[in-house]
Amino acid sequence: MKDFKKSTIYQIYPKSFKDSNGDGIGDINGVIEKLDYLNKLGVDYIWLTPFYRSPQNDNGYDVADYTSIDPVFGTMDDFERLVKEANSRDIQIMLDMVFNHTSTEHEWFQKALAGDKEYKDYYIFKKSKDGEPPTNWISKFGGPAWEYVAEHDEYFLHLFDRTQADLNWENPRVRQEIFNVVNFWMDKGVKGFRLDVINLISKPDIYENDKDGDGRCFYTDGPKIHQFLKEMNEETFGKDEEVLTVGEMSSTTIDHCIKYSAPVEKELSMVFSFHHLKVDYKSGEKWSLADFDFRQLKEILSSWQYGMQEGNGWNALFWCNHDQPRIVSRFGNDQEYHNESAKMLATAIHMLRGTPYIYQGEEIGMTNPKFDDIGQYRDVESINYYNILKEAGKDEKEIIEILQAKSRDNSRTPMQWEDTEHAGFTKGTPWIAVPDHAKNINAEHALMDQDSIFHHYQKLIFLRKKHDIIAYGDYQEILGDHDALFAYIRSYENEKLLVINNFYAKEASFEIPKDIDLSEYNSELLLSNYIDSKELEGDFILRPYESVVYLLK
Ligand code: TEU
Ligand code: CA
Repeated sequence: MKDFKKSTIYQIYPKSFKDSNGDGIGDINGVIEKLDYLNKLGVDYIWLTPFYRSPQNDNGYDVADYTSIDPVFGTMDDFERLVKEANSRDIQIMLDMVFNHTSTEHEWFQKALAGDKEYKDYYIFKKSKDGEPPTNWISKFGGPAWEYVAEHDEYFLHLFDRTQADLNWENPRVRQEIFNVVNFWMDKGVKGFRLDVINLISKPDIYENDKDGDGRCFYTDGPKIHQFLKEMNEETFGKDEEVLTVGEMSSTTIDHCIKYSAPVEKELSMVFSFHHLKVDYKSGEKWSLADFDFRQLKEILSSWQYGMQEGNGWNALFWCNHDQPRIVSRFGNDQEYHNESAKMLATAIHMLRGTPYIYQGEEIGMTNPKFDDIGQYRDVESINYYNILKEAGKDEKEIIEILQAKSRDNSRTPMQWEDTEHAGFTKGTPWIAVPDHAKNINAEHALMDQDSIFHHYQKLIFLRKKHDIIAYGDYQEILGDHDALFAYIRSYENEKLLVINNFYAKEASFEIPKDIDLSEYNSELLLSNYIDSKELEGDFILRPYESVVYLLK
């Protein structure tokens, strides 16, 4: 059985990973082709984003059937082969479960639309209020969160796209259907679940207008959320202690996340939170341009480290996923210090207390594609906001600059395998363009170069297995006021791990904290991103983006 604290999880966005049949869309057989690559990297689990039957309005997060595979991705036989092939390399499968909503093409919703009362109660239908939608809530993808259905003279709730109808978790039949889905996949040998926006499933008893916001205060970490998760745990994954679960928690709090992930609560194994990825929003607004606020980033990471440690909760550690821009283009430097900054960011996040996640392409330092034409974008959210910003009178050039920095398509371009046409992703025409820089940034080059970002990630994964302190050590921030270094100490038994990261393209000085007497320890340089980093002897200067990890024992 895998120890999830010593494990590393690799996220695959199947649509953009590897196309095996030339239709331009990645698929399950493509994933199987690349298992040896993943095995070489050393990951323990692969998390696959949704490949279930879906109209693909939100790239599979609009599920039309939870237990069948969309033909574009393959067949159930392909999936069963994937489980077998992965397991034979000691890799487990984690699936992405979207239970806050279904596609409006789901059979349940279709029956609801046709007027079947039983199925209408699977969703959240409400009467209009004084000719207006039931509340003033706003969809996460822009526009009202309610869609009008003329046949019933009612609205249904959709926190995301209008083709993603929110499920009514108050209805015990809905919960039972969902538990059946989880058990179905567990029976197929699935050993992990990532639960999409799971902290939004519990809606309030009374639906009212939000005076100061978009409505999220009513349903985020909602009234029955812990009860629902405990019930799901008991009815499904709680029955198999080998199953690992991670909840995607939108706009959540540390206190709730402790409850979600502390073992005594019997809810989930760990949580994703996103506050550290909002430090480049101008006044809280994603669709804006701003430099990242380094001090705020440190404060957020540290407060989550301390908070979760004190409450015995567990963080999922990550910079990247299919909704976020590429980290090296965001908090790093994708030009002159591409290699150094990508490695520094990797070390900074992997050495924290929690379980690290790597998003496909991160391990080779893939960067934002910088699409300069709206026609190159595919993501529903990006296209909606393009239109919203246009209507608000922003000029085209400025909108494109915002999309280049913020669009979810930044991370959805095809995985760059080789220096060949379409980066070896497909023999056909890719569904979204491959950026030009694929010639230089690709897995083929990375595997040949011992000094590559890939090999740095490989070391991080290996070190986590080798040193208990990385998995189990306590966290303590040092140099909290430093304006360039993010540094911390992990402590376990008689050892200390000293992790120092320079987040800028200039030199930065490091002073040994007063309470550490170096003469009491033997120190060993475990990892760095410069070939000639020094052993620890005292205070020293870090070079641009330099990152070092010392084990003191
Ligand atoms: O994302 C949830 C979510 O709220 C975001 O990360 C969202 O994409 C972002 O805030 C938009 O600015 C999850 C999935 O990861 C995402 O791909 C889906 O679109 C979304 O749920 C709906 O299922
Ligand atoms: Ca394909």
